[in-house]
Amino acid sequence: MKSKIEILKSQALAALKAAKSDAEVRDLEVKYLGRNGLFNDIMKSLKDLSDEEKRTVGKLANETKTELEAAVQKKYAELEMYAFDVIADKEWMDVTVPGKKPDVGHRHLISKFIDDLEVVFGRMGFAVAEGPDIETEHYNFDQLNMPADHPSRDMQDTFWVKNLKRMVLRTHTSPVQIRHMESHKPPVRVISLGKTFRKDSDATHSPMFHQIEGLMVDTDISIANLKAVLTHLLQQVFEDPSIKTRFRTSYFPFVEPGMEVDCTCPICHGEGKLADNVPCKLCKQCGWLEIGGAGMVHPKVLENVGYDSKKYTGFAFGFGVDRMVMIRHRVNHLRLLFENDLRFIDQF
Ligand code: FA5
Repeated sequence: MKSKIEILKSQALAALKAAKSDAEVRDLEVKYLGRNGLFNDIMKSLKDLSDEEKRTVGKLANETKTELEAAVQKKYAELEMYAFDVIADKEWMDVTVPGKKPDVGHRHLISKFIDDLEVVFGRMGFAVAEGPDIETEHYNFDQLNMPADHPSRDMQDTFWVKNLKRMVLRTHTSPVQIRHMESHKPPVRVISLGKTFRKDSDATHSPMFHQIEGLMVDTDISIANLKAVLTHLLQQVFEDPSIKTRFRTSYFPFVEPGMEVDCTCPICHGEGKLADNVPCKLCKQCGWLEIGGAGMVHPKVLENVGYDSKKYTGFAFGFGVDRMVMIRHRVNHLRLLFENDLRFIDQF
């Protein structure tokens, strides 16, 4: 009996040593130490032995069983440690490697510029007015003194909206002037910013572009007020207090007199050349940059919205926002602003 116990013990220990998983150990535990296991068979057969043998063999059987139980627990612990080692080998990380900075987006340079414009005008007491991108012919043209048969309509190559009667993608922000004046009495001091559309496409013209419109109507508003507001605006957005403005006679049917507004080039400060006589590319050596149109609101437009044109006068202007962004950031092709190429956009 004693030798049987010794054999069982050495078999069990050898099998435990070879076991590679918890499941194998569990099977061995059941086989040797379970209720119907091989050790219990031995315990059951003790009853057939003499008293003396029962004592010695029983003691040996008990000690061996305890020894095997300990060996099983040790094996479980070993397997657990081994599993940790495997994970540690496979899933290690080097905490000294520099981290990867996640890409964080930012507002587009046109949106940022529009915010800046709103801030500069907000400080001068201008509110922001809004109008629809798809506009009626009535507001886009007729109310602005541009009737259907008038050649001035040809100045703005228009997208007409198919199947919508006399609707256009607004060609400028000027219709917002009309909408605002129709619903507000003077004094008026508003700007309007947004998308505008024309059938244009070249380095400085695109089918969709942004304009800012300004309108100020009250008693005694003059071109001097217009010049002061625009000079302040351009000095602020181009961050150059030396900027000067000039007006050139021009024609827009909704203002009289009408003019083009130019400002001195923020790169060469109106000189046309840089240090060492290098020609200024931005203004093409002329020292001035064209910014947009302006003028005194035409009395007919004031009357169209029910204002007394004898009592009230006002100025209006409409500038290309994209053009101003190009000047501010020295961008030479308008399309770069709309292509969403991150190599370009991330520079700002
Ligand atoms: C107008 O749109 C007038 N409504 C401006 C105005 C308002 C005059 C109030 C008087 C009183 P004009 O067509 O010149 O004007 O356009 C104004 C500016 O918009 C231009 O100077 C230019 O900077 C910009 N612009 C015009 N067409 C495009 C285009 N296709 N792409 C980019 N910018 C454009």
